Amino acid sequence: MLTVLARTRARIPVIAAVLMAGALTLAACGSNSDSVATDDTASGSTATVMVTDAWIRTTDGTMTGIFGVISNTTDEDITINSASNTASSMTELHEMAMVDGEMVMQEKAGGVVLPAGQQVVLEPGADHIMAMGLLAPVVAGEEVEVTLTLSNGETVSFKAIGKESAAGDEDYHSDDKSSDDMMNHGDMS
Ligand SMILES: [Cu+2]
Repeated sequence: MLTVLARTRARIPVIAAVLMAGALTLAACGSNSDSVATDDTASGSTATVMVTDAWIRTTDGTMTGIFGVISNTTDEDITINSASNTASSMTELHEMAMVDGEMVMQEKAGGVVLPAGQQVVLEPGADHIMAMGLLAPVVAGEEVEVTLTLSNGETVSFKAIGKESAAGDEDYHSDDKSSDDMMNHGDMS
């Protein structure tokens, strides 16, 4: 179940708005440029888990997705128990699920399991990290620090790069109707 989000948004109005103006102009055409270039600058690692090609979807809304390729380099399963990020006041691990005949995203109970020796791709339409209660608009090229807390006691931090994407407009399933206004990942229409 999802808890009610505290409204702690403290927008940085002037500078961010000026920066956003350029990004919005590019985004406004609604082109389906959801091909995401790999980005060698977005990576991080510990001894056991590596994160590559990490990105965060640009938005001027209140929440957005963080994606990337997470590799478990060990011979034992590892679970991502929780996550945090520098762009928002709250972070959840999400999955897609069928609820009342519709695919929606919701908090993933038990965290994200990384099978031994395998890669898990966090991407729109699949498991992802959700930045909720964004402190400011997320713009293209922005670097957001993300930290994962693992079941083996380690944490892994990496940088996610802001990228525009048409993908990822999943409906957000919550029993809490008061959070309906936080469902918008960014207007793509
Ligand atoms: Cu989500």
